[in-house]
Parts: sequence; C-alpha cells; structure tokens
Amino acid sequence: MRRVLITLAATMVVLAVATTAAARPVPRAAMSQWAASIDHSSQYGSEGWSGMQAAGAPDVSGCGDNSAAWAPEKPTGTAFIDAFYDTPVKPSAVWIYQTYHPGAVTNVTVWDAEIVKKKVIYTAKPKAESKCPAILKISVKGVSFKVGVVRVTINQSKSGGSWSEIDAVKLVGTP
Ligand SMILES: [Ca+2]
Repeated sequence: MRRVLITLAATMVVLAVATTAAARPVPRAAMSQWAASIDHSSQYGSEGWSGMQAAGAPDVSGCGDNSAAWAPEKPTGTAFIDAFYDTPVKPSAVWIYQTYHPGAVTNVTVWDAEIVKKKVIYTAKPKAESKCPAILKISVKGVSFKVGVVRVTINQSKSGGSWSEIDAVKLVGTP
C-alpha cells in the first residue's frame, strides 16, 4: 500500500510539472494611458497653461486658447514637453491632442523609463493646420524597448504669432 501511495505521489508530481510546462503565457493586451506628469522647456503659467495641463485625459473642448492646455512661455520659437507614464510599454501609437494652432509638432522622441535608450518616432516641418482641434495620431513601429517618456517638440513659426497649445498626450502599447 505504501509503495502504491509513493508511486501515486510521484505520478502526481510528474503530472503537475507537465501541466506547468504546457501552460502558455497569456499575451498582454495593449493599453492606452495618459501622461502622469510633465516636464517642459518652458510654460506660460505655473497653473493655467502649465506643463501639467498636458497630463491626464483631454479636458479642453473645441479649439481655442484654453488654460487647461500647455502653452510655452512665448508664442514664438521652439519648445518641448516631456510626458512621463506610469507603465512603460512597447509602443504602438502616440496621440497628441492639439487644441490651439495645431501643426506645430516637429519632433516626437521616445525614451525608456531609465532615460538610456531613445528613438525618434516622428519628424515634420511646422505648418498651419487648418483643422482645429486636431489629434496628431502617430503609428509607432520598430521600437524594441519599453517606453516611459515621450518628448513632444513644437515649432511655432507657422502659428501666426500666437501660441500652439497641447491638451494631452496618449501613449498606446503593450506592457
Ligand atoms: Ca489638458
């Protein structure tokens, strides 16, 4: 009887190992997230129009000068925001919500969370985008590392002497 029990126990261990080995990992679903915090090259105000106004979900409706969006200190020249995300992801898309004088985004660069690896995912010449508000939807391919930071650079040379403002920056990818 004892031998039978030992044999039975050994069989169960083998079965358990086999079951574990056969179980496949479950693929992670893509997720989208809004920036948790923002650094900036400059900001128009410390509260309204500050860098943090580009964190979180969009909260500007329509097109116009709105304190719930980030604006740089000056309505001329270049400026950038660095959007930081809580969960680093292999990116598939970055969406930039432009709510005043769209068309100024000239460069989007992504970093890993440790700020070691980086890749430029978008470049363009500044233009006056007639559609406003406008979402710049960038499809991201070929970034092999998990992204934790997105830098959005704007050039306001075609913004008609007024500010180009960004309401939110969405990062889509797989954790
Ligand atoms: Ca906002």
